[in-house]
Amino acid sequence: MSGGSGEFMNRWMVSIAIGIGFLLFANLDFSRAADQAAPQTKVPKKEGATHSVGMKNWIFSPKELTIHVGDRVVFRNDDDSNHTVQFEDSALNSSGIIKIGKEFSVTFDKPGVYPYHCKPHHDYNMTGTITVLVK
Ligand SMILES: [Cu+2]
Repeated sequence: MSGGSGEFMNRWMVSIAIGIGFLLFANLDFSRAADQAAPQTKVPKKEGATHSVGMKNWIFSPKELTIHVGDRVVFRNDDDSNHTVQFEDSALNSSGIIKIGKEFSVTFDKPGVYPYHCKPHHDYNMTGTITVLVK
């Protein structure tokens, strides 16, 4: 074996090593770029908003509320008498009696107009409407 042939082998090995190193580096760099791009391309799972409707002086407040699909409405009894939230649409869960200081919440999964009333105070026009828009 001459020294020249050994030197040739060494050079060959070095260039292979550089080539592999470059490929690894390029690959790493590529995956890093993909990671950085990920948050922009992913659609974050957005939770619905929470809205509140108060009950005071036998009035729902706000009486009319517009929300979006996936939002939640918390009905809160701030009055000195018991109330209920009775939806005209039987597909929705209505409350039982909501005692003084208690809450009742509903999450709206479908768009639509949902009128409701307080069962014991319907004759006193204790009514409201939740309008649910598509997101
Ligand atoms: Cu009532």
